Amino acid sequence: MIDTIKQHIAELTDFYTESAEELEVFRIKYMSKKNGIVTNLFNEFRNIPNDQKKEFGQILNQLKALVETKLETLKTKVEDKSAQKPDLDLSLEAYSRPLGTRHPLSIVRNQIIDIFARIGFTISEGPEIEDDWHNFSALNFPEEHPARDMQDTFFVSDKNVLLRTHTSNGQIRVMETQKPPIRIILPGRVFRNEAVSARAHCIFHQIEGLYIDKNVSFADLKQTLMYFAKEFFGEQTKIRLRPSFFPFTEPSAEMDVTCSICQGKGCNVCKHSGWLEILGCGMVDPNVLENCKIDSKKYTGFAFGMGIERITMLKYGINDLRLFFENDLRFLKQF
Ligand code: 2NL
Repeated sequence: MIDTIKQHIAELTDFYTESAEELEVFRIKYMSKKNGIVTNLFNEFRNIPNDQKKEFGQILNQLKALVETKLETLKTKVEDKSAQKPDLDLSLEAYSRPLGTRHPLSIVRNQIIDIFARIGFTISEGPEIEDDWHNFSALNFPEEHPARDMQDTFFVSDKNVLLRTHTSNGQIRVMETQKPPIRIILPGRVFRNEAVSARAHCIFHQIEGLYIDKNVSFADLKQTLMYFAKEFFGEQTKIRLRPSFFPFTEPSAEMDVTCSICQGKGCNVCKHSGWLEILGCGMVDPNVLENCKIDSKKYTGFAFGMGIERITMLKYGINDLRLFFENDLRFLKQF
């Protein structure tokens, strides 16, 4: 019996682990109250002949002490190991990630949307690939209108599948599917087959508005656009409307605002006129309403459209349209 204990002591001396699981197995093997080696040996004590009790007791206590010191020292090893294991210091200051910025066109688009959202306009969107009806015919473009020409329009497969040349296609789709009152703002990307220069690009962005209800008048159009101009360019901004022509509106107008750079005194941006042209607008042509099965005797409406690039250039004093599409970080980081 004493030899068995000595054997355990010999085995134990070399035991080493840093694993919490292994240490627990070790603890149970020796110290378990039910069937641990040390526990069992202590239970044996009363069966030991009296003359051997002293030696047995001493050596058994030695085994127990050894098991206990092993448990104690290896427990600190296990704890050290698990403290090291995730190789990170949670008190370190985090690396700062370079944050991206919004594209200037997105900033301005969102501002315009916010301004109209405050007076009850909701956002709609239409497809970039469109058919002739939604891009031209429904909008009252005559069959031979030059805008339908190969030189302006990107055709996808045949003459009936094309890249939209304005966002009005989306407005037609809304009028075809929703009943008045309609009050929407429609941002999007449009495409025209033009040579790229500082002033023109084959891809650009528009935002259009449409309001259709009973008794909508030109005065409503004017007040709505005046509200927009003052919100966007500042309270002191004045507007003026000049007669114009679009196939889809009658009457049509173009709107100027007092130059936000020189406050109307005259500068390079406004070419010393004091005015900046910012959008086209008009009363929706009754033909367009009828094309969308809206009764033009019952309902009237106004619409307007603006180029987001143009407004962004005016707002930030950007003089080359190509900067918007090059994604040069030195440009984009300024916004
Ligand atoms: C411009 C002028 C304009 C519209 C867009 C519109 C849409 C429908 C019916 C009537 Cl469905 N009008 N849109 C009206 C007037 C002008 O845009 O110069 N845009 C950059």
